Amino acid sequence: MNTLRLQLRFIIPLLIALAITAYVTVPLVDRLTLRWSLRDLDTRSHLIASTLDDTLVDSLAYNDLPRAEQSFARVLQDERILALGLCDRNGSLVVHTQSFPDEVKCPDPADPTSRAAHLLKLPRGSVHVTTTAVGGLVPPIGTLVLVHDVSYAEKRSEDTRKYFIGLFIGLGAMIALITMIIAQLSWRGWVAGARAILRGEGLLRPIEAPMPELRPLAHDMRMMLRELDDERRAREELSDNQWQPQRLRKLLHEELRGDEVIVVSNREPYIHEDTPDGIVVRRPASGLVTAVEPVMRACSGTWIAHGSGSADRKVVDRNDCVPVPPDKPAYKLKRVWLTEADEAGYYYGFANEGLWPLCHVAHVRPVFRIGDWERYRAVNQRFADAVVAAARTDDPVVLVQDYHFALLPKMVREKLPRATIITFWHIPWPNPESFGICPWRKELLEGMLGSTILGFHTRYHCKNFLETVDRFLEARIEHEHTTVTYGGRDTLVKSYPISIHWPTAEETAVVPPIAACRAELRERLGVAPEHCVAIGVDRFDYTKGILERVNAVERMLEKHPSMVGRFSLVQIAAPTRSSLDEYRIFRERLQARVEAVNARFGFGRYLPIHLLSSHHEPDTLVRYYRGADACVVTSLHDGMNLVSKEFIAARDDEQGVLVLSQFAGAAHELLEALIVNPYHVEETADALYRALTMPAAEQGERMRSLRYVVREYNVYRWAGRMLIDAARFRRRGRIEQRLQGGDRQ
Ligand code: ADQ
Repeated sequence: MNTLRLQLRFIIPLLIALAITAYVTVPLVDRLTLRWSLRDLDTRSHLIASTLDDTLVDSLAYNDLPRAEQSFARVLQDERILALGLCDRNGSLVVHTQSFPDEVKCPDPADPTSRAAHLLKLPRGSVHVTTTAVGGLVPPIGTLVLVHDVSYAEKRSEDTRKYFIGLFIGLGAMIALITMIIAQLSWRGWVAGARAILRGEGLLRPIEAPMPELRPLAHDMRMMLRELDDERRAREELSDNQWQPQRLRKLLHEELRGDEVIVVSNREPYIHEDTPDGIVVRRPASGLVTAVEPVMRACSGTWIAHGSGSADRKVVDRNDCVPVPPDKPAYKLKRVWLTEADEAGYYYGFANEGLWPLCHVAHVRPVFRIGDWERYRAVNQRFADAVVAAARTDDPVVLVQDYHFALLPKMVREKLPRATIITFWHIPWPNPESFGICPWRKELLEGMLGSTILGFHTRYHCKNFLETVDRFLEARIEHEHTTVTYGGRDTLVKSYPISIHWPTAEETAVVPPIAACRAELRERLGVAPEHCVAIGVDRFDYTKGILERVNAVERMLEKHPSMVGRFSLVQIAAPTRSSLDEYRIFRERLQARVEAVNARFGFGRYLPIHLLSSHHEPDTLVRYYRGADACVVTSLHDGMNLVSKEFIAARDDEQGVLVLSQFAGAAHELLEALIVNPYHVEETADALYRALTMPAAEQGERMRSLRYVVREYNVYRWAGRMLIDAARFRRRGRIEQRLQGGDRQ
């Protein structure tokens, strides 16, 4: 009974609506059909008139009316033409066929409107009358009057009307039938189930006894609605430009639903060292650690790294883990132990004598030794095993850091096929020709393509990577979506420009004021308060362009002698990879160059260049950044370069100038810096001079804009973008899995 009522409630209004539509539409269609038919008749009349024109002109001119009569008889064979008549110039009918109706008159020569085509209702039916001037002269010498029988047009219109009415009735019947079928099914539970899903009830509590065949569908619909909701929220997250640790934490909870996060890197974020005063904890000078540490603080996962400190073994538990940061533990650091031989082959050998110069265009030849390669592979396997052992689930999110672990993604994938592996390559990726010199290029690429997402700092590095894959592997590359399909798996290759943690108001509040930092720095250098100071902060690496910087300082002093005695560069350089010849030689060369410039331009206590070859704590670096007039970054090639961003973040006075190499990834974002080619000593020297003499207003304008970019595009956004993409991949994977499961059922 309910079903019947439902049907009637739906069908009756529907039928009324259909009837109204038919009532309005049918006469409209009727009129249109008639109009088309009459237009058709007009065209035919003009055609006949032009065919008869010569004959009719002669008939009238020579008064040969029988000739006109004969032509009329021929034309009359067309059954749609009822009658023809010829009028002279005075409007008198001079010749006509027998059928010519009395009611049809010649047009009045004085009334042009009487020439118009028109319909005429006669007792035996309607006719259509057209008139055409004969001879094409003005005024015409005669008029041909054609009378068409329009009964056939009326018939056509009648037929159309019938068809339309039939169509509407048929449509009504069909809709009514479908409604009845659906209503019948609904009685058995179909619609009830579907409605519950659409209302979202199924998301909160189980649908009450749905049809068994509907259960998989209901589940998939529920999940898909949830996926859509997640996608929407993810988009909202991205469009919001306030990225803070708590937002990242929220994102991890909502998007990854508390999924497990494991970081793998060579360098550990905290190093425990033995000292005469006991064990101390040090933070390494590393861009990678600077960037990833805040992410781990936000998501409380496990960080797996090489335990390199002399006291590292003393502080770990029996699983080689130690909670960090030491003052406020937020996540677990799991240490992997390497022998000296491991370090020599994997770290110093293949990673730093092979891959580092291979990826940086700094004109240092890469060295490839088979022994190093084997060590590299073995250590990658050891770290991969550590990831698998640390994983509590079969689908953790694994963040693989840098060129030390190119093989690890594939190794983890083999053991944990459902893991989401995000590999971030912190250094540049060279073009295929440069990369092609590596004897194990194919293995490296295959290892990296074990990743779900492969991130680089810039689109240019991504493009180079895709071209390299294209050159050396049989892979399918979708350039539009920047994905590589290899061995049946997809890898998204995307740029995620890394950044830094933007200091909070509380952190800024405890930093000494700018004036104090300036005074402290000049006092330390033993120079006057108005002395100009530029700062350089790097690891002691040949890619950082420190030699080129020293050359530029020398050239600037040559070109601007007024700066001698009034300017100094403070170069802070943390020792790094000191056991490698290349680094040792570089350091010696640099020291010699600095001594030469100081000998040439220094006097008394004045030194143009202060080389501080030691590690400095982050707080100390901030005081240097705040005390300087300019920061000089002259990398010959750099993935991003975080020093440039740290300098900007430290300058809440909106003063200070950044001189930045065009070969650093940061140059793509920090457009208001003075961008230089460090190989061009004149250009770099000029930029340095310009930085030191730039008016405060221009400094303010540039610095405000730079600060906006670094604040908005901070490290949380970097991580957030990658994790959002990872979450999307995981959702897609789950849907695919469900659908495959559904197919099998
Ligand atoms: P790095 O080559 O290490 O990083 P960079 O990005 O400049 O280069 O980061 C260096 C970090 O070490 C900065 O945080 C800096 O403050 C710190 N640092 C440098 N010298 C120091 C010193 N003497 N004492 C203390 N700290 C010091 C790699 C890539 C970069 C990329 C980062 C992040 O080579 O291109 O930007 O990873 O992805």
